Amino acid sequence: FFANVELVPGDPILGLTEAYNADPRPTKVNLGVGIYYDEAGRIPVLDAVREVEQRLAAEAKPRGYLPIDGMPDYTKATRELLFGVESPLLAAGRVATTQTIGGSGALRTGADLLKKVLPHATIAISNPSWENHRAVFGAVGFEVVDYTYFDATTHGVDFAGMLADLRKLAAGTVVLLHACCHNPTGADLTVGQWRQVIEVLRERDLFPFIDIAYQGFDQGIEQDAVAIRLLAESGIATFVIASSYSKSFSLYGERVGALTVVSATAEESRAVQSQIKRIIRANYSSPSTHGAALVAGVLGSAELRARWEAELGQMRERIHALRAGLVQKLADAGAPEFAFISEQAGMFSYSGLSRAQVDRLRDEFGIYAVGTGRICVAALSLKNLDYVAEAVAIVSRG
Ligand code: PLP
Ligand code: TYF
Repeated sequence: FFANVELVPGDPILGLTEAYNADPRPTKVNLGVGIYYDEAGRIPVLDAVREVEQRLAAEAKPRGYLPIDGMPDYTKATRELLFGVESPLLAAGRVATTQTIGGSGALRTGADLLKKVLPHATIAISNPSWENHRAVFGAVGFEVVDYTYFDATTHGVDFAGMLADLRKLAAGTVVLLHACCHNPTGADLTVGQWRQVIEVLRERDLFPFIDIAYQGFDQGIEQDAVAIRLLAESGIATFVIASSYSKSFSLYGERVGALTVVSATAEESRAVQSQIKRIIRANYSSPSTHGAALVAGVLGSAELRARWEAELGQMRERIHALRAGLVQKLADAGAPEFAFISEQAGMFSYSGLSRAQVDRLRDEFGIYAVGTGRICVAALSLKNLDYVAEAVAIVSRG
């Protein structure tokens, strides 16, 4: 039966880690995958999370099934983190949140929902975007198109190009937007630009789908949610959010995400939620308990929440320091043209390195970056900064 099954290529980003692991050079550096590492090169276990984990272990509660749409404390805390506790949309019962298998599961469940509601819609994603966006929406059967986003000459957003492309989309097109810390470029919209984008979405009757996988990694929890806050007050009645705690709680493997849907009325919201539950029932029945219990435990305690915010703040500040440090060391090594790295936000930077230069970094220095030139700044450390800067300066000269 399987004789004609084709072998498909693996994920290029996750494949880099395999190549990195197999590399015997002690100086090797993995700037490929989007994971935050601490100064010791480890994925941190946050204190606030450890505290809840110890409590849970001591309690040793029975492991029943969660409701299909997840743990109520988790979904409530998630809504509040995205919209702010005081949001009138929450009070109006127009916001339904579902626990999902990571942010990826939220994207997929959201895509399945939209396929049911808007079966003939096209989805527009930024050029470039996280490759899984195309994969997920394509798998559900949507036609996926690009809108202009990155300007390789300024290393920032081509905002005029973006607005022009959004204006060309047919009414009812789903527009996927990265709320902050754009993956893969690190180029984000300003608050003023968000206002203009939202105005175009409203005018043209486009359907916003927000992906927020890095809340708190650029400016702060509230600031990084500005796109959601502005949408909430824009008068646009319906939109969707896929969110993830993988990075902000350093809980990658626990698969903690959420799908949040805003509907025009509370009644509509209940109908939408019933559809989401049906989608999940036919996929994996119900989500898992542990990661959600950790997040809900932290967010449900004023003391632990404060500790988490402080720890998230330290991760964010460390990324800022690494960006500044890399820019400085590159300038010292004779490559001042990389100053833009300090302007970019979040874990990633589109470095502008070509595929050939990325190949040289790997072959000659054991430094692994994505072929598009994306580097994960959060995988640098004060220990490898000099080495990486020297190597990047060398390959960018050649
Ligand atoms: N969306 C973006 C833009 C991402 O970079 C990621 C990366 O991990 C995700 C969604 C998915 O996150 P998760 O690991 O929680 O599935
Ligand atoms: O872009 C990244 O590196 C992260 C992690 O199939 C990731 O978002 C990468 C590829 C993938 C799943 C997660």
